[in-house]
Amino acid sequence: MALEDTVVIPIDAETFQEKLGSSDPMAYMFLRVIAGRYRWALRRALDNQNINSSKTMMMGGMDTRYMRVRESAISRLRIEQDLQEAIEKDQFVVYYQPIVTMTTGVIAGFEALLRWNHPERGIIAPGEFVGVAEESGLIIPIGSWVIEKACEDLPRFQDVFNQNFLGQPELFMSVNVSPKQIDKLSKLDRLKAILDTHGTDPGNIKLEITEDLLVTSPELAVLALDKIKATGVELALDDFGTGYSSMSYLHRFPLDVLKIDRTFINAVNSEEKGLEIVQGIIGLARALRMQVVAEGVEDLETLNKIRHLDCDYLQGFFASKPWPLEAMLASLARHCRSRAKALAEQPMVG
Ligand code: G
Ligand code: MN
Repeated sequence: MALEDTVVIPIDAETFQEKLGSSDPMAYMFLRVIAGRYRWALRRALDNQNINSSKTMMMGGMDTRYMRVRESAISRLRIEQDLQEAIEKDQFVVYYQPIVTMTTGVIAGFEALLRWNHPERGIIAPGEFVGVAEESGLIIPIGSWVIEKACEDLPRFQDVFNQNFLGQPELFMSVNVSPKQIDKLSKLDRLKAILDTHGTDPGNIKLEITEDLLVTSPELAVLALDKIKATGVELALDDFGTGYSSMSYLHRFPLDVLKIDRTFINAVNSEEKGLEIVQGIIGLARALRMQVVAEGVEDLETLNKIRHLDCDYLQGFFASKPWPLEAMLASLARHCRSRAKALAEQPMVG
């Protein structure tokens, strides 16, 4: 990885220790932290691949599999460093995607979606960096920032909406939270502090959690989620059907909304029993008194198939892609005008 011609001088552990011992204490601490971080990232990568490092080294030296793992550990560290810098340099942005009421076609709320506006690579979706953010703990400051930003922007959406639909339920804002964040948010009134700062009505906020939170440690999850619910926000179960949550204990969690993963929604076109399965999931949600969102509705054909099911909301490219704040506000204004007009022209009966 050297950028220039380099001479490698081997230093044995003893000499290294000796040099370290006599170095500036600050530089010593610095090196220890960096070395510790590297070992940690390498260990994690090896664990993930089920490779025992010392054994691999002894048997065949640095074999290619080990090298690959080492590369990936270094790349993780680099992403972590870049993420740290991204926080400092304000490189994160929130995109918004509407969630639409099935029966009226009117926007009911938005989902806030994190994006990283990378200086060289442009907009990056969370799939590429959330794993590293979670492992390194950076998800805590990043996640809090997303909630803050969503709370700050919600009144702007509500103002536009209320110009046409005053008296209707207020627009809500849905925010994704990772399992690590849940624990933090449930403590020290962290969430309440954020909501208070922005004067946000907790009833208009939905936190989206995933099934792995419920599966990994259900008892702790119930406690944490109960505390979070006590602030007045709602909880949505995201990507339902892709995790391993057992239907038999879903009722234990204080969940208000179930979001059916897009793989099930897309399957209504490609699988023979696709529609029945979606219907079954909706039946389950109803039995648990949860509202239902169909995720990933991409075309009219899909919408026409699911619109007669008992589903509250739809989300997906068919309604709108996620857009940055200003673009989404403009789109919301156009949407509100045209929906208000269409609804006014519709006869009340028949
Ligand atoms: O896990 P979660 O449901 O929060 O993921 C939302 C992601 O899905 C966002 O990154 C968003 O861009 C993407 N998305 C939203 N609507 C659609 C859609 O209709 N089709 C597909 N393929 N992806 C979508
Ligand atoms: Mn989501």
